[in-house]
Amino acid sequence: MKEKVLNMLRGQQGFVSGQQISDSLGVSRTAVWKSIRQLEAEGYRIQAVRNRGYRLESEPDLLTADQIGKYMTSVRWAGRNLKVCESVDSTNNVARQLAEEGEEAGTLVVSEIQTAGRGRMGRPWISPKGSGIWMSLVIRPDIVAYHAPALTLVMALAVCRAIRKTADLDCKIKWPNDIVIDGKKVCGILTEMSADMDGIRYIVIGVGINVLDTAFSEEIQDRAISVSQASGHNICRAELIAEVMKQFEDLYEKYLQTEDMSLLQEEYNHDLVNIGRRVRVLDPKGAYQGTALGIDQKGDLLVRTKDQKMHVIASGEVSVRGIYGYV
Ligand code: BT5
Repeated sequence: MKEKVLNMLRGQQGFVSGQQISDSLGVSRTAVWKSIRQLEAEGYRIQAVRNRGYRLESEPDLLTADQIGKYMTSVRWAGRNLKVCESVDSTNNVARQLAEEGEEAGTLVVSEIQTAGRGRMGRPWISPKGSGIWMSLVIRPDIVAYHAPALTLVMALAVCRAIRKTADLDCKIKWPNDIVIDGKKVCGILTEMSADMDGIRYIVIGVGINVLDTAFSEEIQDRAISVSQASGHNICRAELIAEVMKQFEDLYEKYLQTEDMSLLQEEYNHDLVNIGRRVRVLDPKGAYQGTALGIDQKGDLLVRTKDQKMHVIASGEVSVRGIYGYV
């Protein structure tokens, strides 16, 4: 019933009267009114004017398979097998489970909320309901496991391109897995792999993007930002998801040609916020400072210390921070 009322509103440029709706659906005016109230509660904005009726002003930013599918038309495989959930502990966990059960490469798990979103090294990823994109993509590349960490960098480039395209924003990458806008984190990426003696079984690339948030919890408010905050207007999450998938397909194909960052190194270094900056390398064997020179073909970060020594830093082993703050 509610869907039928919604479809009538969608099919009308201007107002449609309550009487018209009740006549064509064969239900009472009260039933129409109830449906309108339900739609409003779901986030549809409906203008109601006496003697004219109802007009659909805007639709909520819903993450449904339908809504995402609308934007997926030029996506070939990444996200075509789409699983949209209301609530999960972590989309990476669900994606890993599905991969274990044999789901194909290109399976994408998306959830409105994560109750136990994870960052790297057991850190939490704050994933409130309705404001972000929390998603995980399953891939099954035929590459050696040693080359897999660079896939985080490939996804970082995809997110950067997609945010630029959909929100027209100048975002940068903080090596290896953060996307930043104005020095604040808008996206984090967590890549997890399952491999055995025969090679990689599957890889799950988890992506968290703050999209519609207007405020953040205390622990992260000084270092987090959302796409909408930065752009000054609301961004459609479904569109952004599809754009990330489309860009990833393109970049992943390039990555697979060489199984490293050779063809993407230039673009990555162009987008790298750390480049030419003083950074603090938080090596478990002892922290040190140096200048970040960019990534090499493998995707490792090159840092030169004062004594002109070059350090090659592999992602996952150490963290890199700006010397005055996060970036
Ligand atoms: C990351 O870890 O940045 C990887 C985050 C990956 C999240 C996605 S969401 C979908 C998928 N499912 C999951 O469970 N995870 C993935 P790391 O570099 O370790 O950064 C974690 C740090 O970022 C935390 O310690 C906080 O300081 C900060 N942080 C947490 N939530 C944040 C948020 N929503 N926005 C910005 N910063 C946040």
